[in-house]
Amino acid sequence: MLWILSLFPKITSSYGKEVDNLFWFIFFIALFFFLLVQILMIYFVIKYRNRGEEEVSKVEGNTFLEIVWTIIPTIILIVIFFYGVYVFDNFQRRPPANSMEIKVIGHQWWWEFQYPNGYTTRDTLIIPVNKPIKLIMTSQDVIHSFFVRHFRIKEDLVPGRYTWTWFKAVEPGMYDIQCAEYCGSRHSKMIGYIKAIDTKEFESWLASVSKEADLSSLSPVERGKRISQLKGCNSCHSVDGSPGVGPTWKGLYNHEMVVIEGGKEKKVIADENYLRESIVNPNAKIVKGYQGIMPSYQGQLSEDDILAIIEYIKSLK
Ligand code: HEC
Ligand SMILES: [Cu+2]
Repeated sequence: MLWILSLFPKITSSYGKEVDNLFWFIFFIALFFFLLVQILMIYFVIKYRNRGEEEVSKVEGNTFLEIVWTIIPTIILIVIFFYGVYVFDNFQRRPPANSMEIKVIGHQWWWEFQYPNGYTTRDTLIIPVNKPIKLIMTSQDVIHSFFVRHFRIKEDLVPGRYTWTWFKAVEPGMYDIQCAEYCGSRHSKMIGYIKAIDTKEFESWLASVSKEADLSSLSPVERGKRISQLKGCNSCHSVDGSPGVGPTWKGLYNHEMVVIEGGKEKKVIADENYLRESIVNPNAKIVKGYQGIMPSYQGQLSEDDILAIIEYIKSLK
């Protein structure tokens, strides 16, 4: 039974209490009527069971009762509706004007967070406590849902449009982000963290990473490494030889590959042209033994980025 408590961890956001109150209000009304109906049903089933008599008693409708059990639920539903609108409108949809905006992009199966200064993190959202945070969210592929139990927030990320939510963490700590919309085979692994830290600590962290956000100051290999992490290549490609959804990048450069092109097997050398084609048009040649599930990065990576990634792959001997 204790697992039930993990659904309601200690609230560490500013309006979580209002959300919980609304939840319990609806829950106890539902529980009351559930028990009422079930208990009466069991009672009547026993009381009016067939005792072997020939005659079946005839029951007429009761207009008064029917009016009562139509009006009472209607009133209760209207109350629930207005209470829901009140919490939604006064808390959930009211980000304070001084909110810090962070962009969230959902991917199969990870979270990307973009800070105002262009810095991007993967799976961990670092935020200052006691500062309202507004998340502007979208998805790269399928619908995901951003669910943080400790904050009592849940909002869908929908491809092709922006949705948003906001919260204010009131206690430092690490809080789980779970994807709450089934999004494919590794949906259950789509877990991220919100790390709420002290404002001072946050500011010095952001200042230190601001330098890193400036990719142009890095060497091509370093830049390729950063870009491949930012774009999520490493969720399918390892760099240490271990197997993954896609082939490892270790020792890939100039290696002889067996690929399937137009249904026929063929040998190719993984040179610069092959690597470039594999990135912009991954389905032209599929590596034998793998599925053609890599998305095309045409238009998402500049020629400069692609060169940097190729330099990075070349460095992985
Ligand atoms: C969803 C998983 C996935 C992601 C994300 C992904 N790839 Fe791939 N990649 C694959 C698979 C699977 C293959 C093998 C099938 C094929 O050739 O299309 C592959 C093949 C490749 C190849 C050819 C590899 C070889 O061994 O011949 C290159 C190069 C490559 N990917 C680069 C990238 C880069 C760069 C990115 C990020 C910008 C990336 N991939 C992101 C799944 C992925
Ligand atoms: Cu998801």
